[in-house]
Amino acid sequence: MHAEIAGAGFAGLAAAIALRRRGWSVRVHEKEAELRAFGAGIFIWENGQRVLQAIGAYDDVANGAHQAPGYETRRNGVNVSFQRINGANRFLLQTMTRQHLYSAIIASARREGIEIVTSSEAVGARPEGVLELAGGRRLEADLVIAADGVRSAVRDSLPFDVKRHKYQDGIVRVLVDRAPFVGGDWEHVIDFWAFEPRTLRILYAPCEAGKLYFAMMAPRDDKEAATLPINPAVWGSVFPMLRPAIETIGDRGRYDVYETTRLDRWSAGRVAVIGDAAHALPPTLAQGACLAMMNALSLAEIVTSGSDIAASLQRWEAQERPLTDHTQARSAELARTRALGAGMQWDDIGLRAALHVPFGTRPEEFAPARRFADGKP
Ligand code: FAD
Ligand code: 5PR
Repeated sequence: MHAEIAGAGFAGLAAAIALRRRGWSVRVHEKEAELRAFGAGIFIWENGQRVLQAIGAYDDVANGAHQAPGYETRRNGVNVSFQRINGANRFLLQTMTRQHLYSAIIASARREGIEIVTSSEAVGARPEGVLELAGGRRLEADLVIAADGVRSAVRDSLPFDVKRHKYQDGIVRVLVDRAPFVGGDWEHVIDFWAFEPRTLRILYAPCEAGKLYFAMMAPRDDKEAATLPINPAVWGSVFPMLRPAIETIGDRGRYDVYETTRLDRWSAGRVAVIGDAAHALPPTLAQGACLAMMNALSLAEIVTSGSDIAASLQRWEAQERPLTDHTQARSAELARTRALGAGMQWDDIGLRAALHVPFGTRPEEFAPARRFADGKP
């Protein structure tokens, strides 16, 4: 059995590795000339970690990724919520740069001998099992996977009903040097909110190798704060304790707005749509990449066990979609209530995806690395 995959992001590579490990031949097409990850840092919850283990990338990720002993929320400098994580409880969370995660997944793909063709742009697909490339090449396959991200060209070549929503507020993401912030509470993930003298937020997350991830959020109509390059005087005055890092940002950082995408169905014949192409969601629960990789793994498991690909893809959607829809709806609701200061939702509703044991993983083999910077359980 052979699969052609459009997009070498987290979804496409997870699918490629999972299929390869189940005996498929696979080829991945990446539009960019180089394989690299954009967008600063990323959070990987337990569900994502389990998938990483199932695709042979967990050890490289855990080797370096930060495991915070706690997750704090502070409002105007006052600690309003503290959640112990990564200890004896079930809230496993690793934080890292996107490049760290991506390198680990690429390394696993290389070990599997997977062919990744760069500068190879997909433009469409046919339900009978054809991937179409820019320049007119048509590649036949038993399974075609559209993993080409939120603006998926492969998805848009097929008659899916796509519903999109763009949010008002955007976010600046940047990596800074962690040297000034070591030990004690600085090992935590900290969600800093300020309402006085103005509404601003910095989500602070230590990463591997002395790097620190800042996700900086401002209302869009705050012209002084919500612009690039970020204004160090404005941000530094609201978050004086973070000033040593804020002052090093300069013209770095990347601005994005949140987007939600919903499809009427996730497949057409032998073509499956996965990851952000199928179900982009705001990052409020930090589940986009985790869901993308989970659904990629279950796709591989289900198409391998069934005989009819199109029917297997429908079974896959029926099985996975409820949790994805739930997580997308929750993330969207949290994004809408942002102005109220909504952060993580620490209950079975907010953490449903994080606590889910992904289909296609072997729970008995998952031995999470529990390392704490503060040495306490
Ligand atoms: P992408 O990562 O977009 O990959 C798509 C790939 O396809 C890219 O390599 C692209 O170059 C390639 N491509 C595009 N078009 C074509 C084409 N026509 N032909 C060939 N190749 C093509 N998720 C989490 O789990 N945890 C987090 O903490 C988190 N934080 C986030 C913070 C922000 C601000 C945002 C915006 C998102 C966050 N996410 C997070 C979500 C996560 O980034 C996405 O869900 C994830 O990247 C989706 O992976 P993907 O492979 O589907 O798409
Ligand atoms: N979690 C993460 C994140 O990057 C953001 C949010 C929550 C990991 C913003 O980027 O609340 O918007 C959020």
